[in-house]
Amino acid sequence: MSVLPILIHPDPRLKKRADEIDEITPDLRELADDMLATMYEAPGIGLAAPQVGVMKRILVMDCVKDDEAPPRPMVLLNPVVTETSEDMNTYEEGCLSIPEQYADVERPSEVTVTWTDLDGKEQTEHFTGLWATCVQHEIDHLDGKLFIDYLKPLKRQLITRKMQKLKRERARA
Ligand code: K2U
Ligand code: ZN
Repeated sequence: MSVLPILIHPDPRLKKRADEIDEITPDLRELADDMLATMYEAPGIGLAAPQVGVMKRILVMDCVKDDEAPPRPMVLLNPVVTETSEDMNTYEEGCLSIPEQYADVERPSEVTVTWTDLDGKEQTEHFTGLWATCVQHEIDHLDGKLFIDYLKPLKRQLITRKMQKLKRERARA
């Protein structure tokens, strides 16, 4: 298991649609393990493969926040949202590819998602609360969409300029 470097916005790979997964290989299982290790180390509650530069439709998440409760690492291959609630929820979102920037994003408060698990079995689950927000945030990553794309252009430009400055500083370090 290795912790992988997380791409920082702006990066063309974060704006592209990731490719469907058509075969579950040992390499894919290793990628899922590495993505979970990377997510926990960040720390985060979700991570999508394009964020580590891999253009495949795989995401991981574990939104269990109570340290007393057992973790619930999830690996979703080719996830598809099949139902969304009328009811909306606003959450102050962040993103591991846009560090230290937070903004309110409104999304459906409940979603049903179907995906393939690492055993090749089709799964369907109804997500609510933070899980619903997180899975929508991660599926957006697979479609090249970032939470800042929901913001007004000025706010988005402000954040993008801050990230360009951060990347220049990191390059000099
Ligand atoms: O995809 C990512 O960049 C990880 C995101 C996932 C996420 C963003 C907004 C709302 C829910 C999930 C986060 O950076 S993980 C960090 C985090 C931790 C606790 C609560 C919200 C975000
Ligand atoms: Zn993100």
